[in-house]
Amino acid sequence: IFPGEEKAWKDALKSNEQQLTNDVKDVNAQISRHVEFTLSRQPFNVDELAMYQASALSVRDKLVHNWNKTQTAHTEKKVKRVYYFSLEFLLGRAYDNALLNLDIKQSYDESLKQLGFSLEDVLDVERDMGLGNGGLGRLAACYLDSTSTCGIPAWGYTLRYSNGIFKQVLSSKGDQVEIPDPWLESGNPFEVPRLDAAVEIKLYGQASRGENGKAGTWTGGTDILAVPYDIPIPGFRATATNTVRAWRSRGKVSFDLAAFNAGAYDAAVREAEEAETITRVLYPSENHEAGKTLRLKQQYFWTAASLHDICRRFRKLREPWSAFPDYVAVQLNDTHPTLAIPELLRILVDEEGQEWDEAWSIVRRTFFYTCHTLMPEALETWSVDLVGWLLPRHLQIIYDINFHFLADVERKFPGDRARLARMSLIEEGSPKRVRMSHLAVIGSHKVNGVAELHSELVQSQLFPDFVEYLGRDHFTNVTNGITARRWLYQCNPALSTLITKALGSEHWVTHLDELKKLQKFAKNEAFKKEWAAAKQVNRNRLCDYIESTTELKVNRKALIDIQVKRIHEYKRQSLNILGVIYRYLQLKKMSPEERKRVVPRLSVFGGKAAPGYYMAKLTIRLITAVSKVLNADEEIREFLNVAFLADYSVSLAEILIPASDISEHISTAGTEASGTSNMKFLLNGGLLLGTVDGANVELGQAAGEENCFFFGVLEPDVRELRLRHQAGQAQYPPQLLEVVDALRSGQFSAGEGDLFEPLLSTIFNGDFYLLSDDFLSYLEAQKMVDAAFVDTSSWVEKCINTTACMGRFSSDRAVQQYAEEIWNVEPVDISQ
Ligand code: C3B
Repeated sequence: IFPGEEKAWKDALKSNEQQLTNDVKDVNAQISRHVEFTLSRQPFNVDELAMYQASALSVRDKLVHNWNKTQTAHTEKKVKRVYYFSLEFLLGRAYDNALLNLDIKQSYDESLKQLGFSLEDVLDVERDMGLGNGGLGRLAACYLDSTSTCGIPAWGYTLRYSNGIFKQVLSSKGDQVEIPDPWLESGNPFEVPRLDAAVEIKLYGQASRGENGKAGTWTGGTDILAVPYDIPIPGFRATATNTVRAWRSRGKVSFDLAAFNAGAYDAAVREAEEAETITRVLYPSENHEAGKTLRLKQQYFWTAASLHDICRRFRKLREPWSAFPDYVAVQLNDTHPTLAIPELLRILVDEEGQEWDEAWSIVRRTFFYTCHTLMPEALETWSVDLVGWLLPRHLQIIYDINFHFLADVERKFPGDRARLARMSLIEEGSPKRVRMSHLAVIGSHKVNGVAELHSELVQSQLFPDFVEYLGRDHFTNVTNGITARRWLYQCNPALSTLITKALGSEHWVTHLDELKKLQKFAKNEAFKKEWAAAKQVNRNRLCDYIESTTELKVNRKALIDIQVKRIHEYKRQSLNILGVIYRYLQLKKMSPEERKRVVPRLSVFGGKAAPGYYMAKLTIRLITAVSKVLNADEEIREFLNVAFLADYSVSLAEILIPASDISEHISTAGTEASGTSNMKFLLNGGLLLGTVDGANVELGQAAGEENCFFFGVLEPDVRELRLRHQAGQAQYPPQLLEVVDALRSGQFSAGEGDLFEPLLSTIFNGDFYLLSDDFLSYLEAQKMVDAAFVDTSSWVEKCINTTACMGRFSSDRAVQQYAEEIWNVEPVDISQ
């Protein structure tokens, strides 16, 4: 396998390996080599950015070394791999994570000191890889981390957006303003461009069907280049290093010389520009489909490039196509990559000469689909005309799949026309639309929801016909999980040091069930003291952050109540802020003496609103308006203050999550598929204030209901309550009306009484998210929180017992469950 002299290669590689040691002196040399040769700089000319780049590149070298070992082992052992197709990977920062996983943080800390820098400051130079909106994208990042740590051969496939999720700033009035995030401006030391592995992707053109299910054709159209950029994902203290491969779009002919010579400069660059536009920006909406042509182009470009890659890897094995599912499992993260289904069918039938039935069987053994929502506005459909224009051959294939599928449904349920219409891949109407979720369900081997309650509702509400047709076994549950590496070990050194000391080793970081052993310390006064001290360290860090980034003055003893997530009506940030206003109005009525007996509170909010989502943006305005009034009220602000922290991101979450006493997960029952920040907060010893929704249910079962604060209507009652609102029979509690009156008086909008009217009117017109029904029980739950917080000793006990029960919510458990029950992929030992 070596070109030239084997010994020459081996000696050279050995010497490279020897240069990767982690003694401080060697690290100094590794960094300075990158300063001198990669950056082409001299020591006097090294600023923090340059030091970040040089030192990060030296870390990348170590990752690449492990990476090559991993890929070689996978190839030699001909393993089955899982390919995680996700339009979003919200990786956050990579540097600190790599230092910790490789166990080299101390060497780097010391080395940077010797070279004249502080590691902490250098780490802070890194920009977040913000290639995602929220839960779905962060879940993908946690899962890749766990595949590496657990040794499961995996690739993440995504797009390399040159603009990630927008940066959020607040206007002087307190409105969200969106600023682009050109995160690649100063390069990304953690990616490796693979220009040699670029592939061509076709759009538009003409298609023809083959006869009797034989090969069809697709010709003409435009070809675009997909260039892969690879990001190594290290396992924790493991050699295994998996890959996130992110595609960038490029024009095939970057410059049309003929057009240029003819003086048509614009035309010459237009085609290249158009091609590059595909990966220029991430769509900034979560749980809502924009339905834009560019989005469909993104989806096809990405899935086609990824499958091209996977098929190329498979062909090298020289196995028959029927063996494809023995080597390849593709997990579809939501419906976004569903076009992979007709694309693989096209490759098999049109390019590889497989018979239709055989090809369809291969497809159905290859794909698996995770559903992440229940909301109709998040279930994708694409107009038939658009699909036909952009992907003419795929539309034919989708129609052919539908033809066979409906014929089979008809055989099982003869004469049931309504059923055929409900189940069809094509929604009738004008325009006709392709239902991507139906295609994903029938083109996959298994469909899973992301929490127990959600998976039940996926079966009973979203796909009941498909459960009858395909059988219950086609559907399953894998409750989401989070990586304890980032979400405790890295973001909360104070608490993880304490846990390691108590448990005697760091074994818990990869075996999270071990946290159970913390229970025996829950009544140990000395341990509780240390636990509370760790929390105070984190609260102080957050308070410092708030005071340095806002005008607020905060009370460091206050109970910290946090709600951070995308701003969405169903997540009900509005319920939270109306509750804050109610608390404020009560405090105003109290005497100074009475106030002193109240538990002081700091309510923290963070989250982005989709730029076109009016109601979400108005909610941000309301929160910032309340914050201003409270902060200006000198007699109240030490008892109650509100902070809206701009630009919520993975890195900001790492500061917020360890600091909470309470976090709020208060979606209307049956609307939040799972939630994952709920798991992160509880893992860090914060308590849950939540509705009986998503993964809250299982968190409550694990932590014990006595350690959580639940409230609100239950899912089975939601329908009835909505009907009652529609019939005008709803009751509005006086406490809610008191808040509404205050808002209408202009008390929180400088006299502009109708500023928040659109928000209030949703409550009085149908109240789809049942704020009025849950308001009183929400206030009650908050009262219980206050009462419990006063008893510090029993509060800390609750926190310890909660953290102790979080083992089940590890993403290691989740990916192992996927590997065993869904993908049929085995872990591989890469210890050499
Ligand atoms: C989210 C859901 O809203 C969360 O409840 C869930 O925890 C995560 O996915 C992960 O499963 N989600 C999202 O972020 N974007 C979507 N388009 C759909 C769901």
